[in-house]
Amino acid sequence: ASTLKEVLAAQIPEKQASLLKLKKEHGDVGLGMVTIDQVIGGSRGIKTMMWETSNLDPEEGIRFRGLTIPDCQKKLPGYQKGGEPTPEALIWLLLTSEVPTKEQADMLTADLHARSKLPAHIEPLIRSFPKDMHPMTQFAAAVAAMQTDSKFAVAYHTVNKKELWQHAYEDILNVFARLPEIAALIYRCRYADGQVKKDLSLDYSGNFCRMLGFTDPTFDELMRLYMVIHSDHEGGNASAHATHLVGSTLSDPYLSYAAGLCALAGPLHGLANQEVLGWILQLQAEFKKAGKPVNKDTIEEFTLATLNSGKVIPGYGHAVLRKTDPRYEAQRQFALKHLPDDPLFHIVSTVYEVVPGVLTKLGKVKNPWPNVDAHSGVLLCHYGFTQHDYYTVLFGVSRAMGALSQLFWDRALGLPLERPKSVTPEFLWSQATKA
Ligand code: AMX
Repeated sequence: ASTLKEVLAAQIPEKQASLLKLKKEHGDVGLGMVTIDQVIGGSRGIKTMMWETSNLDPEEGIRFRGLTIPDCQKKLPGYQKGGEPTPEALIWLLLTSEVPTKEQADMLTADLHARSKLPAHIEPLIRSFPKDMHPMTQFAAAVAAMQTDSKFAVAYHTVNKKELWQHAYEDILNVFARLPEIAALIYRCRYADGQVKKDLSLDYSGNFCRMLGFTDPTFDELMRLYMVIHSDHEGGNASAHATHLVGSTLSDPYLSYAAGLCALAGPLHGLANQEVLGWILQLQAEFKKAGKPVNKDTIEEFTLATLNSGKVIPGYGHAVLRKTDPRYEAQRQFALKHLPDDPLFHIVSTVYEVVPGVLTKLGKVKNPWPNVDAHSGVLLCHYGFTQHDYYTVLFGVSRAMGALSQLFWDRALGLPLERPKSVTPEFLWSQATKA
């Protein structure tokens, strides 16, 4: 069977030619006008970036290279027969748009394991971080510090730019391979004995779970699903966009993804998964103290109190989605199968019955439905993974697969520096009064 790099090398000339033709023959076709509202409203809905690894439909949710989450669960090889798809299989799909065979996915597992050794300074660096430094700050700093190992950064000065993609490929695969150990070191140093034990006889997720210190095979399955559903969400979200933007300066994949992680660390983006669990635990503690039952009425009261204090309900709403996130639904199905009686799962389910109605009544929320973050923490908690200020790191390990698979194609297609035009308020006023 061909290796991943061989498959990609064979695809590049045709894709380059197709893009050139599109640009040359149809480059002046318009894609819609831009309004003042969009310019001051966070660029919502402006089509301004090419992203091939996944696409987000507001109603249907995410498709990875055309496959929905249930399609991936059916078609991508798992670690065990009939089990959840593996991240390795998904990386293959995202990069090549082909569903790998089990043999190809296993070949990629072996390749990632072989690349997983960290540069010598990374472990001491992580051990030196203050214990109270947020895990996402540690994660972004450690990924940036691995840049000393970048083959792309060296190649920029020594090779023809047509060859740069090969070096981007090496860096990207090395980042995938090394993120789990970095993440595990941060976890073990902050919450446990600081020791990380690998098991390279397992797949990428299984080994990651062992390094974190978890041994339940059902938790391994959860991690496989978790990584697959968090991997990519088209290009406009802040972590993917930041990676693409920084990469467009020909900054190498390590620095580009460190930028993506910094964006993911914001509470309106990836940090929402820690916020959700915090909110649910606060709800549980306050009800217990007041002797209140957990039901729709009390949850509605708690939701209103959060909103009245000027805060958002974490895990609800989305900039693009207008229906329940299929990533939420996939996790709900996992919970119904593996932890139907978990008390926190019951709270999450009751919140789902109440919050969309409350947010709808506000009249301004465009999407009152839950997103991916509304569910993930409760699943992790069930298996004893309770340290919620760490959760966004797991998201960060996963998001690399999408953001960096696209970054590979950015470089293989030779996409230019991203540099949109900004305008002054005076310009906007001048246009407004002209209209
Ligand atoms: N709770 C309360 N108010 C909300 C809300 C929520 N969950 N979602 C949106 N709103 C409010 C907005 O704050 C805004 O209010 P304002 O006009 O007073 O500023 C108004 O509704 C309109 O916002 P919108 O157009 O519906 O959303 P948006 O595209 O601007 O923002 C998002 C999207 C996700 C930032 C927002 O829904 C939110 O803050 N949700 C909670 C945080 C969260 O779950 N983030 C994770 C998203 C998924 C991810 O990236 N991991």
